[in-house]
Amino acid sequence: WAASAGLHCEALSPRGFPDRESYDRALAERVEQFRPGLVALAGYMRILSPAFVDRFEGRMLNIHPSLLPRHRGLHTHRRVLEAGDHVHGASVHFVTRELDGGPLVIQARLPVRDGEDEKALASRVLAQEHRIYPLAIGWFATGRLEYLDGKGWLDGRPLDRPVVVEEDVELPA
Ligand code: NHR
Repeated sequence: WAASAGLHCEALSPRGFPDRESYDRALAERVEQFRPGLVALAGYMRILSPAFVDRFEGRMLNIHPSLLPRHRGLHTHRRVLEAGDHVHGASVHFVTRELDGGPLVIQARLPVRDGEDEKALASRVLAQEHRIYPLAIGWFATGRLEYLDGKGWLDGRPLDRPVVVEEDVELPA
């Protein structure tokens, strides 16, 4: 898909690296070759070591399928159903050493429907991820979103709380 979109694509398998630190070092070196303004994690399922995170501090975003700080980590949809939550969603945040704990940028909220299963919920959340992640990346790319003093800033104002959008409501500019 990347090649057909004219994008460079490369895969680095963690197999053959003795530990997380050595893999992350190799990955960071590959990523640095591109002098990226932004690193956007998308379905990246390995915990990043402090050394990796520190190299890209303030220029790395993640999208996580829950309303953080609720349900950090894996299997969020199942945990939402088990907890009986009535609202769920997705969050874009800056990546810090703290897993799923970095400053929040934007969240999409959606109501959990009666009798909805994990698969149906996951697909509705994914649709919201596809709305808010490009929006946040666009803000960063145009300089509207910044990371300063360990905080996110949008249009020169600190993001004391994330921008919140609802499932069936048009996105902000
Ligand atoms: N790394 C750091 N330092 N900070 C974050 O905020 C990170 C991160 C790496 C990935 C994505 C995150 C998610 O949004 C992410 C955020 C994987 C795990 C995990 O437990 C947790 C959170 C996320 C991704 N990974 C296990 C591991 O040992 C392996 C999971 C598996 O078996 O597939 O790496 O969900």
